[in-house]
Amino acid sequence: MDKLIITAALVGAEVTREDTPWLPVTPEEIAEAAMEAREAGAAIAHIHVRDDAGNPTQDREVYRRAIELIRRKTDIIIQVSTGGAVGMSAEERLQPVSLKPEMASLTTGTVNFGNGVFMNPPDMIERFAEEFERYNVAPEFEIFEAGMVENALRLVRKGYFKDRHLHFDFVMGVPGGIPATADHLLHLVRQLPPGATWTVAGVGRHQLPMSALGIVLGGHVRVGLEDNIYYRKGELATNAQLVRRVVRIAREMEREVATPDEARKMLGLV
Ligand code: KMH
Ligand code: ZN
Repeated sequence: MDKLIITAALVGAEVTREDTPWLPVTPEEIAEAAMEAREAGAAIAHIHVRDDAGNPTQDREVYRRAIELIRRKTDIIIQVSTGGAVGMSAEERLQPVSLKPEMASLTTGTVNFGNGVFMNPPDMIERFAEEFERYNVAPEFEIFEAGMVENALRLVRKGYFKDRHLHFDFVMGVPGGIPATADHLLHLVRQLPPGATWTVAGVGRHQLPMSALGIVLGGHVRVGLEDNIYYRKGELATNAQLVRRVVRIAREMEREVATPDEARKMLGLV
């Protein structure tokens, strides 16, 4: 099997400092968390940013600062979010793409998201794809529902991301989205074209079992406080602790862990 690419989803848009004191919020804290995640074994940092009050923002300048600080500290692959938070406009969400990060997330469909709706209608998805191509940013297709895989492949058939390696992230267990079960994961994997790679991100208590499945099935794994704040029931975790646990499980399963540079090659970023 290929080496395991671990993504650390460090902050997200929904978790607050009230939920966990370990959430990195400022660009400085996010950069520190990225460095710790890299040292723990992560190859990719999936980042969102927050404003001074700790609320989610897609402000280009806040991203610029976070990216600059991360790059000063570590060689981890930086993947910015274009999902932002429920209710943000497309233009708001697209801001960090013009900073030309190596990767950015791209959700290819609309889905209920807790009590809200994460809007990604077809014209918006295409607008995002155009912007990614304009700035030469590699997409990670964020799949919250089964139909989103086909929506991503439709983009490719239309001519977007023509010479790109295709990488998908299955975010499973969001209330309103695809359930985090082995059966649903296998269904998603079976829809991928030859050569595509995938990561699985289980939400909440699903993070650990879905990580184990990702490791044994030859996929890749995303963990981090964006998706889950607990190490086990009632015990809060840091991002680095969650990454270290995946590394330990992978080693026990005789799956080696990819460095950022190895992941760059596997994902066609170099
Ligand atoms: N915060 C969610 C509404 C992404 O980063 O691309 C969307 C999200 C996906 O987190
Ligand atoms: Zn995200």
